[in-house]
This record gives sequence, structure tokens and C-alpha cells, in this order.
Amino acid sequence: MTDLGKKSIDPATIKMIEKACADGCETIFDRAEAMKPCPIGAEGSCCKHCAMGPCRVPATKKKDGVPQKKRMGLCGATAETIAARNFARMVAAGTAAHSDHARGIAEAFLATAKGEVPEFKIKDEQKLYQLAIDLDVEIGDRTVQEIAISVGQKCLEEFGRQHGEVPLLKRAPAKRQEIWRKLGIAPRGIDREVVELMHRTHMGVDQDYQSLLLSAARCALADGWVGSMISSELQDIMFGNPMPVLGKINLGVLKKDEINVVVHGHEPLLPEVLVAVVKDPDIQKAALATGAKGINLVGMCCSANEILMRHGIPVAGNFLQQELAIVTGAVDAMVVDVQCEMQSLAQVAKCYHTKLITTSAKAKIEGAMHIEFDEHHATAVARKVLMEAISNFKNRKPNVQIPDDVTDQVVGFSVETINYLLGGLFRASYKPLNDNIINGRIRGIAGVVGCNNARVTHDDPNLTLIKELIKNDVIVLVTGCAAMTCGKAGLLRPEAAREFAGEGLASVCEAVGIPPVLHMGACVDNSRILMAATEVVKAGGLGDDISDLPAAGAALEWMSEKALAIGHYFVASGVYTVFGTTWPTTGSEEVTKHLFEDYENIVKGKWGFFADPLEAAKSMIEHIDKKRKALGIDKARDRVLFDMAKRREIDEA
Ligand code: BF8
Ligand code: SF4
Repeated sequence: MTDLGKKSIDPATIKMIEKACADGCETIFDRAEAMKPCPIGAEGSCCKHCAMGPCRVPATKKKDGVPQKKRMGLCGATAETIAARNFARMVAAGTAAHSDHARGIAEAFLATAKGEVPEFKIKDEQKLYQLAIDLDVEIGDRTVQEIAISVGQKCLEEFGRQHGEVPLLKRAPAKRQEIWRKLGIAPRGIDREVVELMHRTHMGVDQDYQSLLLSAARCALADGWVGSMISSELQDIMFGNPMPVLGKINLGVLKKDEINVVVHGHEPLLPEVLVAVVKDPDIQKAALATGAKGINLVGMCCSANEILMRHGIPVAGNFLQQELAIVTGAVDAMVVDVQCEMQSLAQVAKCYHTKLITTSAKAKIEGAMHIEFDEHHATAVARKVLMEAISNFKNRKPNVQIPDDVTDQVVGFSVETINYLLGGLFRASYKPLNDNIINGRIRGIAGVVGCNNARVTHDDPNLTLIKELIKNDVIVLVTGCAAMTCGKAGLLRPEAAREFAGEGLASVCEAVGIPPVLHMGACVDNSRILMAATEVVKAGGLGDDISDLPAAGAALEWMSEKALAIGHYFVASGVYTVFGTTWPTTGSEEVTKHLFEDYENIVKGKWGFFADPLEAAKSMIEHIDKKRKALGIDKARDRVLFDMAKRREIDEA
């Protein structure tokens, strides 16, 4: 095994990679060394959309400054078409994943509204009313239940809508909506956009890269402003809108003398029930009867984010730590549903005693036990899963080793919470945030989201970027696995403001009592970032569109197709969005330039790519400063930076 420091910057992760090695158990870190990515595929130049291929069509380069005849696939598809088609298909898959999650939630919500699921209820009526208004559902003097049923039905209609445009687009700033309409990229219905994009990218259909990329934007918008947004909203209404809560993170949350159950995946339905059922006296009694001191429920990946944000349930780790949780030898059951679950979990589980349990009808894993979840039998399924873990405790092997790394974190920053924290309960408002951006204490806003990627040092690019941003007074909103990186590194504690942030940002965070990095939830909750950006626009003084804001986004360790869909909807919503690790259209300079430069004039947002996180930070900060200048608020910041008297005044405030 080569230099462990190149694999991860997280001590718990390094310890468990070493343990896996000693135990003779192969993990993703070994495979990443043994197998390199295919260079043709990595640059988006491989087309296998028909059986005459696969065709390898890298971009045609100039020779001695002279343009050469374009290379083509058998059908004549150019490098541009192929790169754009591959990009678009990833966006379609990512949108499908988020949106199919949303469909499951909408179905469970409707069943809940009809009173068919006693485990769930309408917890946040305020949020239900707001969603009803935005979906054009009549409120009048109807009961909460009647409204909820209509909202559930309306959400399900968003998938199959064929014409017009999805009503939730009205949530965006008016100017943004105009841009979408003018470009013809306002989504009609979620399924229609995904299906149409799959059709356009079929052999011999849309063969104009600009048209393909805009169509991908339309599909991605159906993810961010509809699919993901429906997931977040309905989950909040059913399970409660997150409020700040103290949690713990890293593999040290596993307990040697308790039965450990790790819940991993994305849909919060079963995790919510597990949180309740694990407290049942008979479950506790059964756990104690095994000789264990209790039962310890923890989360992994986005399932973890969901139950962390609402209940403070401890988090075992992010994407690249999923196998390593099992490597501790202390996980009695790992319960998975959909997305980001590595098939290798089954193999790693075999090295130890862990029971791997799949629970979604959509996702089975060879070698795993399957206990299917359906909301109509929620408690029964949760009990069965927990009993499997309890009965497995006796099978633990002697080689248990749990790293002692655990960090405290304050999480739970929904759009509404930020509103209350900044403006107070009776005058909740984003205006204080805008004021602090205008006066320059906060230089700008960044959203840093997305995955881990085994091709780069685990947690390093995201952490380096985020530290650099907050040092430069940029407040950072995080979700997904990037949020967990921050948690582990201690950036989600209010004290982190003084320890890591620039003077201006630290003074604001300390006045409000928040960390400089705000955890907004799982990957579907990137829709919260869209709404937060919209609230900032509406609060005034910073332009009239998201693209006017001193803001930028990033996902430096991205790996999933969902991340590309997220990136594309941020770009199509007017945000400069930077990816790292690898860029999927390098096979065509023209396509890449179109996304990195031309898009700034077309959708007023653009893509960027930097392998070096500090370069990424520099570029994002430059973009933020460019927007500050355009708004005429760059002078205020100069004063904050250079006027010591002003600094003291802030400190004393
Ligand atoms: O949806 S950040 S690795 S866990 S894809 Fe997956 Fe990426 Fe993590 Fe959640 Ni999001
Ligand atoms: Fe080759 Fe065209 Fe078929 Fe793609 S669609 S595999 S480029 S022949």
C-alpha cells in the first residue's frame, strides 16, 4: 500500500485502511491503485450508443496551426456531439435518481395524508401551506388533511406533466424565470425531461452540442427546482423542518459494547422509523439480553444527513468510509436503500460478521439479505431489521477496532432557520445577511457540495477549498458528503468562526452564534441552497437575479451522476460552479469552452474546472469580487479590509 496520507486526510479513515490491509480485506482504496480510469471514457470521447461502436472519437487538434478534418464516429457523430451526449446522459441519470427518490417520498406523503401510515404525520403545517400556495393548491377553509392530500396528488402530477411548465419555477426570481422561458428551458414535467433527454441522446437524434446541453439544462432544472425540491419540502413537512442541533461525526461514534446499526443511503422513510423504534422497550430488552449494553443507531452518507439534521443521530462518515465502518468489525447490521451504496459492501461484510440488508424494491445487492421496506408496514420492517442486528451481535469476531476519532458539529440550517437566526423570530429576514454582504463583512456566499472520489485524497480538496473560502470571509453552505468533511474537521462548530474564518465573517458568525460553514442537509437539499439564494435576491440590495449575487458553487470531489445534474442546475440557475478531480467533456475543447465561457452570456451562470483546490478558491473569490464590483459594493469591502477602527468596532459589537 502506497503513502496512506495520499489516500485520506482523515485519521479515522487512515487507521481503518490500515486495518483492512492487516485483515486481508480489499477496499476501494486498493482498487483505485490497481485500476486507472479509462482515458477515452474520462474525457467523454467514447460513444457506445449503438452497436456499430463503441467509437472512440477524441477531439481533432490543429496541426501546425492548421485545422484538421474532424474525426467522427461511424455515424458521423463528432467529438462535440459525443462529449455533449455523454454529459447529457449523466445529467439525465442524476435527475432520474433524485426525482425517483422524490416520487417515493410523494407516494409516502400521500399515504400519510390519507391516514394510511400511522408512523408519519404532517408535522410542519406552515410549510405545507407555503407549498400548497406555490403549487396552486386551494387552501380556503379546507382542513390540513384535505390540503395535504391535494399537495401529495399535485406533487405526483409534477412527474407526468406533459405541457406548460412546472409551477415551482415561480419560486425563482422573476428575472431568472424570464431567462428560462426565453431559452425554452423551463421544464414541463420531470419524467418528460428525463425521457426526452434519453431520446435526444439516442443514436441519430439531436446532433448539435449546444442544443443537447440546453436540453440537459432543462432536465437538470427539473431536478433542482422540482424533483429534489419536492423531496426536501415533503420530508420537512412529514418529519419536521431542521433546526440547529448538536451532533457527532466520524467512525468513533460506533460503540464496542453496543449493537451497532448503520443506516446508509438516501431516502429518510425507514431511517425515521428506525429512530423511533430503536427506543421501544422490547427492542432495548432484546438488545440487553445479548450481553450488549444497548443499541446504537448511526448514519452514513445522505441517510445520515437526514436523521442528523432532524434528530441529531450520530454520523459514522461519508461516502469513502462506508466499507471502513464495516472494517471496524463492530457493525452488526448495515441497512441500505438507494444510491451511493458500493456493491463491494457485500464482500467487505463477508470479511467480518456484518449483515448487509437491502431494503428498497429498486436496489438489491448480490449476497445481501433483503427486507423490503414499504411505508404501509414501516414499524414491522424496522423491527425486523433491528432484530437481525441484535441476533448478529453474538457473531462478532475478536478483531474489533474502533478509531477514537469523533467531532462535535452543529447542524440543521434550513432556509427558514437561517431566516430566524439572522432576523429573529418576529422579523425573520435575510436582510441582515444582505446588509453584511453589502458592508463587506461577508464577502460572498459559496455552496460546496457533493461527494468523495477515490481518485483524489479523501476529504482534502473540499476541505482545502472551504478553509480558504472562509478565511477570505466567504460564508459557506454545505450538503452531502462535503458537509461531513467539514464536520469531521471541526468547521461546523460555532468556535470555528474565530479559529478559521476571516475577521469580517467571524464577527458576524459570533454575533449570531453560528459556524462559518452551515450544514443544510443531504444532496436533495441542494434545493435549499437555491431557495436561500432566492431569499437573498428577494431581501434586496444585491441585484434582481441569482446571477447578480456575489456567490459561487463547487463540488471538487464529485463522482456521481447526481452531482453533475446538481452542477448543471446551479449553472442554469445563474451560478458559477466549479468541479474538481476530473472534467467529463475534455474530449471536446469546443464543448468545454461553451460550458466554461459562452454559458455566462447564455444562462448567466457558467462551469469551471480546477484540479487544485486553492486555484478553485481563487477563481470563486475573483468571481465573487467581480459581482461585488458590478453591484457597486466593492468599495465597502475595501473599507472593512483596511480600516482598523472599523474592525475594533465590529469586535466590540
Ligand atoms: O447524494 S454527496 S457520494 S452520498 S451523491 Fe453520494 Fe455524492 Fe455523497 Fe448522497 Ni450526494
Ligand atoms: Fe459510433 Fe455513432 Fe454508434 Fe456512437 S452512435 S457508437 S458514434 S456509430
